[in-house]
Amino acid sequence: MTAVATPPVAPTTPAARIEVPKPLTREQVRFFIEEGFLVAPGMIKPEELEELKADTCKLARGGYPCENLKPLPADTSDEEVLRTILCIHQPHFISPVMLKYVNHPVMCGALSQITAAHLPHWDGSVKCMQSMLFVKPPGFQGQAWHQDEIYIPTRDRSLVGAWIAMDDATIENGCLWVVPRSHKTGMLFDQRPHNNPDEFDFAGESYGFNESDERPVEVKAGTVVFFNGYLLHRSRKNRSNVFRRVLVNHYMNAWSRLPWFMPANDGKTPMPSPAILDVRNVVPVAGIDPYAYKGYETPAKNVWLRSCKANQKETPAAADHQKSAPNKEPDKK
Ligand SMILES: O=C(O)CCC(=O)C(=O)O
Repeated sequence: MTAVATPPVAPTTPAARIEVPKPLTREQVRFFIEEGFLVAPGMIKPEELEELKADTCKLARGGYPCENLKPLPADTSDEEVLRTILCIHQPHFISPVMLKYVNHPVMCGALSQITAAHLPHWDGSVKCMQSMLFVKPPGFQGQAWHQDEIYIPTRDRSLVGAWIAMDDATIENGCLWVVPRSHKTGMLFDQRPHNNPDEFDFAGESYGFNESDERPVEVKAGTVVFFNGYLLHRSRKNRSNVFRRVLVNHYMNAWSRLPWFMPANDGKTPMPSPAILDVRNVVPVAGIDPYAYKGYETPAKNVWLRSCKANQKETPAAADHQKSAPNKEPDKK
């Protein structure tokens, strides 16, 4: 008789539960479901913003040892350093401060109310798979129209960006623009090159929709803007003389698998179906992680720099930013 390997079985004991507050009203949750975004002023306190800004300087100066951000001479000013950076991808991989803001309890409480609120049986469980720290100095480019699920696919349309304004975000310094309700049909629009490198970074542009309903989302520092992964949005060039710093983290329903990256094809092992892929480089932030029995991938001790016309020369390492690979630069922008 041939021995049959016992398949791994999910443990019967439930995963640890992360308790979070419920800061949003029923009307705010309804607004998010209907409009695809929600503006939550004052969610991050002034002293927390100072902590985030100080850590942005520490990261940019190479204060956390990693391959892509080397320590800089002490006589280089913070201003000089920040003026070369559009965005640092996955800062929470190396900075405990950024990880703290991935887990911000009130923000994660809001996420536990909205992330998959379009699904009738959802229990409020949420996990994070990405952080992006935008510095966006004066003269730096924005990002053309896109839907975040083009880059980070969930299985249940539950991707949410939580966009933490560290500075006032205005039309002049390149705030977010959204097409309200554009998430509703579930259509993912095709992308093409935008041929406008003065205005936008090198990521593609979604097209084929009516953009006449777009509206700017101007907000005060400390506001969190939540937006659904199917919502069409963009940001324009910073035409002011001030920075527009933002930490944007991406979250999803913890019950959905995350088919983000195909494993490298070695030509020998059969490639898995995308239907069963599940990237485990994630941080549970609310409720339970039903897949905790699989364990977690250890994040690379590195970050990736995003490039645009304004910093192409200063950060040549950023040229690789569009390539995607497990535990490497995400396929997002
Ligand atoms: O803030 C920006 O400039 C762009 C952010 C964005 O589009 C995103 O996080 O998906």
